[in-house]
Amino acid sequence: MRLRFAWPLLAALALAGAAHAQQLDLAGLPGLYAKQDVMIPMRDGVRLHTEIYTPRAAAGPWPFLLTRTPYGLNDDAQGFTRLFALYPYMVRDGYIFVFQDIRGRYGSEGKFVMNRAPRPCFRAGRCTAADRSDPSQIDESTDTYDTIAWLLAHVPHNNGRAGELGISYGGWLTTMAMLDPHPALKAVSEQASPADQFLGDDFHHNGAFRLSYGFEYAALMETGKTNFSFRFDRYDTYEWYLRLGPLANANRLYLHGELPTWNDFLDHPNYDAFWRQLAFAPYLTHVTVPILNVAGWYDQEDFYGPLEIYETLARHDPRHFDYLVVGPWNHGGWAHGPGDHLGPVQFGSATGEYFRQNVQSQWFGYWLKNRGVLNLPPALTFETGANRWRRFAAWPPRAGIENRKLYLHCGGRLDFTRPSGTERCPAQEQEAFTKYLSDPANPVPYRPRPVRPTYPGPEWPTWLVQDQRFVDHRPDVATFLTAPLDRDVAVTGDIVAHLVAATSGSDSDWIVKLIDVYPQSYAPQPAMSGYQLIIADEVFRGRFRRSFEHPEPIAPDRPIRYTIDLHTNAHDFLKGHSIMVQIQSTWFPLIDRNPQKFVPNIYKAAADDYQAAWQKIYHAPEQASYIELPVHVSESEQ
Ligand code: PG9
Repeated sequence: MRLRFAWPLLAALALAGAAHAQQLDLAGLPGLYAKQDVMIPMRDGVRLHTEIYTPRAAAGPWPFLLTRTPYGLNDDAQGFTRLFALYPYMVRDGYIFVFQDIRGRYGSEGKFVMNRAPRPCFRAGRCTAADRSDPSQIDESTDTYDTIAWLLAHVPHNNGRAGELGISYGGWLTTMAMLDPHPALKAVSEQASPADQFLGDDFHHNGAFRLSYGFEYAALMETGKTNFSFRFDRYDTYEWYLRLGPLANANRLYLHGELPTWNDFLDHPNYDAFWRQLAFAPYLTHVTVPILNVAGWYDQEDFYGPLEIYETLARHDPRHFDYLVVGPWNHGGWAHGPGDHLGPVQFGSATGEYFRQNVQSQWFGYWLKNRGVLNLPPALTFETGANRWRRFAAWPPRAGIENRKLYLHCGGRLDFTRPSGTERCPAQEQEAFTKYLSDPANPVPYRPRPVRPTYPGPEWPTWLVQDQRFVDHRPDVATFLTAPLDRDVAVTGDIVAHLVAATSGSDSDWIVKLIDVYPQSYAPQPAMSGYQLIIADEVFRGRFRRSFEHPEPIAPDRPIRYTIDLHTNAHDFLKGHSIMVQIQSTWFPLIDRNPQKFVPNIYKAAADDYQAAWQKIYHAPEQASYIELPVHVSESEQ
């Protein structure tokens, strides 16, 4: 059976689902589960479309397992939701599965609001009994609460416990549910939940706008009640976005002010109260229920979120309910397919299968069904390169880790010694910096053209593992490379780029990519010879270097220090591989073009605000640029 899910999250299941449908035998589900289709009333009278599947077996009682989604339930010909394909092992374990359309989407009543903010009492610091009984105060947390209350009262054979899980938007809904949970909610798993849409997830990174994702996702969700893919009139969206010109043209030519989220982007260019009230950090002040946070190293949408949620909750976790799993997956990649590779990158074992069988089903079995002991460490991470799972008491681990500085040098060299100022470089590169011209009229593509639309892909889900050789020759990409390594360099923890950089403009983006370069002759997989695989990456918008709330122009031609969080990682750069750093100032159309001239609101910039700028990356003794790597130091080296 070919499974067809709604965009965006489950697109990949259309391909991967077939194998799992056989394994799971979706066609056999009606023999195992009885379905009920209901409209569940919320405290304000809005009714949410919900499908409930109860095991036919006499054994029981059963816990509820709740999945809430904005993307539709996608019933098959037998009227069973295809979302079952996500949970092959738990289907066999036996739960009362509950799938629900959220407010305003598909079969549910009410108004959809993108990432609806937690209700005002949360913002005030505390929700009282009066707040809880006020029918006018609703959010995704109250909708989950009301759903669980209704299920307990109306569905027989339940054991009084509920769990919730979901990926991405579903992960965000799950995190919302745990803010003020129903007492029967006993375990959750947020998977790739965004945590802050200005600093690190789908819509912005460090304040830089994720143009293609922001535009296409707003159109997907807010054109109607069901998913909609924007109809580009160019095959290559790189070309389409470039021809669009300044961002203000999107409303003038296409959207006509009709998409609330797009209008929010325009009206809130800085980290103001609007974005702050949507960010999770202030609300995650205690761990209300056991939570399994799940992330993928190659998540093209929400890697920041689950790590941020895990780390924020870890500060308030006396009962040790906060768990983390990170595997070698793209967005939602743990939910389908074997997970033994991503694109051409091999992981040596079926990591997705391992997660579903040994982690996810064990997690819910333990908390909801009293099944066995929980054989999970607080942090379980997959180390790429070495290709093995590792167990830690907390993430990032500190023992045996030493922060080492990998310095940029003239002549495109990269090594662990600080620049001395006496190095021999080709005459034209004797200077203290490497420079390039960044031109918004000819931005660096973030993946090989043609850049087909985000949805339905197929390149979007794997662009982070695409070979970076397609840009490393460009004159506006500065490349620095180590010699082949004479031993493994195992990186475990937080990676930070420290740049000293100058621009001839008055605003600038700095994009840093840390890359594993495979040996030029790679016997295990000859087609991967010389491959340039991104390990960590990030963009920083220079105007926000002092404050995300109050951007400032950059003084032209003055070297300035930038600290750019490249996030956490677990990767072995193996002996014989090299480490590369690429620095550039455009990444299009993933990130909108910085005009490179300071304007108060980039979303309202005019065409003639966009200008080319000379960019300088410094590597002088007193102005050294480097990447700080948490290197695992072996016993003999300590
Ligand atoms: N990354 C998607 C999303 C989540 C939340 C808000 C906006 C986008 C998703 O896959 O659901």
